[in-house]
Amino acid sequence: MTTLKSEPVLSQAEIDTFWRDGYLLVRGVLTKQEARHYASLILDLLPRDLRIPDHWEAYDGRFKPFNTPGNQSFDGPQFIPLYQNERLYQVMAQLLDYPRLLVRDGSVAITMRNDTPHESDLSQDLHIDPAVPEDVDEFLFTPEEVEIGGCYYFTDVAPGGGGIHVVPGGHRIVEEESRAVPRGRQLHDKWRNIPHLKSVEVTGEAGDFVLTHHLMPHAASHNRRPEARVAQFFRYARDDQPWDSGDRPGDGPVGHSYNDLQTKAMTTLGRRLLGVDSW
Ligand SMILES: O=C(O)CCC(=O)C(=O)O
Ligand SMILES: [Fe+2]
Repeated sequence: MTTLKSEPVLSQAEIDTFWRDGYLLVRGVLTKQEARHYASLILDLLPRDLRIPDHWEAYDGRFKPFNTPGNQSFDGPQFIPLYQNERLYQVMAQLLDYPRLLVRDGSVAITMRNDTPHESDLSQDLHIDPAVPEDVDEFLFTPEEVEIGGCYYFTDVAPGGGGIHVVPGGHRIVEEESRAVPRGRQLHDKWRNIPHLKSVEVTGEAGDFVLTHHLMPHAASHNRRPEARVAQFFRYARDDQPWDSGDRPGDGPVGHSYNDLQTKAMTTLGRRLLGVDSW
């Protein structure tokens, strides 16, 4: 049986940096070999004849495979180890200072080289994907509301290689702007388009995880390099998260139940993170 030990993975300086900047690159969460394994699993989703299924998204060289129509979560048994990765769990528990977490999302993205000239490096509007539903008018700004998400890089992401863009300190700007007016959740087209902030690309290596605060403005970028960027997204929330987050892109269906193959792949920690067992 797995013991749910809580070993500190991040230093106090890294914790402070995360809360100041709203993002942090955690190096080597996976080994190079593990990263290669997951990159292959995801690249193998691309059909050999490159006939991109109708229900996938494909913009600007960025492919978003869907597991089934309307469901972006790749949570088959081969992906379960990522949801329950102990190092990443410990990072999240340390940052949120709370051990009873739930994990969601599991959507993937493949960003291939795209030479089309664009004014912006971004292939998406800067946006947030917060825990707070779009029809809610006010963020709570309580510790219970905060989610931390981000993505694994399964490939090396050099400058211009399609790395995720973030706005250093942007989560604090979102909070300040939202607190300054009534209905702050509704600003900037529900924070789906935040054109006035300046972003930077997060580079990294295969096996790294880019952590992002749920109020961090972010966007996908064009890949100008030969190698594809392969990434998978996860979000961790406290088990007393006040919002039902079953309605956001990347979330599995509400009341999702796992089959035997999936539950067999789960550790004690995984069963709790995935909501099979309560904490
Ligand atoms: O692929 C990326 O770098 C970011 C994607 C993203 O933020 C999204 O699809 O919501
Ligand atoms: Fe996003």
